[in-house]
Amino acid sequence: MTSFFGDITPIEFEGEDSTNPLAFRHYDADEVVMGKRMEDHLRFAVAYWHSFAWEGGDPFGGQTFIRPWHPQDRMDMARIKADAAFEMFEILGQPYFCWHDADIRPEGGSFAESQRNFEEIIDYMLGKMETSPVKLLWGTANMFSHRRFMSGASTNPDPDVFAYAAATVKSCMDATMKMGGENYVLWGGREGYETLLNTDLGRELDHMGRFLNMVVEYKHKIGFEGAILVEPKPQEPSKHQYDYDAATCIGFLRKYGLEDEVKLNLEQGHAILAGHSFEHEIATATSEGMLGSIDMNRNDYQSGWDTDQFPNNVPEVALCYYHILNSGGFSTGGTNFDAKLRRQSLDAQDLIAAHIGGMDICARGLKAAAAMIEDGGLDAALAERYAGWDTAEAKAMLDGDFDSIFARVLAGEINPQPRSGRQEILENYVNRFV
Ligand code: XUL
Ligand code: CO
Repeated sequence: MTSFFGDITPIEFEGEDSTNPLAFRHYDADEVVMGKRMEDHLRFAVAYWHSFAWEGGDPFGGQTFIRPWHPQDRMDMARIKADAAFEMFEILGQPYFCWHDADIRPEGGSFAESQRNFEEIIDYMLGKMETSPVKLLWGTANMFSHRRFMSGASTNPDPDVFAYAAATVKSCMDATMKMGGENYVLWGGREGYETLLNTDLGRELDHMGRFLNMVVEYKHKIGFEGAILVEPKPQEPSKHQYDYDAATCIGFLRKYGLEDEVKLNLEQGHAILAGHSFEHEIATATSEGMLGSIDMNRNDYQSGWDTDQFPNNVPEVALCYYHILNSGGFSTGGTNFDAKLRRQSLDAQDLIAAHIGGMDICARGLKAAAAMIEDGGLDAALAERYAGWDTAEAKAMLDGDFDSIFARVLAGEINPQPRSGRQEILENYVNRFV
């Protein structure tokens, strides 16, 4: 057993006055918020890829992290990596983790060899899960790193790649189910295009729709009870990705008859790339009953690319949880830290501190959101703003037609009187809680 984290002991909740950098100041798993333990609301997950597989590279330079499990192309190293991951899970005490196949096993020389490596490491992790309370929030397939996927997975012009992708997803769904995973996620980093000059867009969308239907058919065939989730992102790595944002994905799911079978895994950084706020994406999904889970991170607002940083903005996070709590909270989903260290943060301790910070920020956001809901100020303001629609005349109008409405307006019965939207008052209200 490695001891990558040295003498770091399990992180305790010490309260707001603590100055210990390795303690929770706000996240108390057992604290009850709106009738539920904080741990059960937030359902934190560690992302295996950023924390253990990413080596610190960026577009201008390679590896900065030197870890005991490097190089990552051998099975013995994959086991050492899993040892370190489970050591961190014990230190953080977060209830879940998430993986891609490619994070946890080395690539083999053939599909069969990769599959053997994958099954072996899944069994190795299952052995660890027998004595660890950590569970799998979701599994997913990495169908964007290897060069075979450079022109897409299910949207690839080459049917052989579609087949390879289907075999890969089947294998990952089997493993997710074997581990008791609560969701299965599909993020299509290369499901899109670099140029329309070589792309049959309509055909690619049809193939992606059929592929996702095959995922759902397979879910029912094997009796997987978790949720199938797609993760919107507008671009990066592809110039344009078909799963652009929540609204685009919802339209896509409806077109291919999947609206009752598939929900969304929304990520803060992806919302920003799409020109939205995370709050907007969450509200869009909850208004359609399609929120599955979230990837909680932040993007750098200056750099304009997907920096996947740990969250550190309470007001932003609070409004996200406000919409999540208002829609009834997570069911199978949770808060996955799809976030990575900065490439200069070399130490094991940095990895722990990053997660502590993220968990504390989310706890503050959750508590602020719960306080706003309990106070009821935003709900009351909303009810007042739309009160006109509670009248019998307004309701009848929606069942009427243009002619009957025209007659009322012409008769002078209707004479709109503009009213303040009270935005600043509402913003000041939110600031009382965050
Ligand atoms: C990429 C991203 C992925 C997905 C899983 O931006 O968010 O890590 O969450 O493939
Ligand atoms: Co993500």
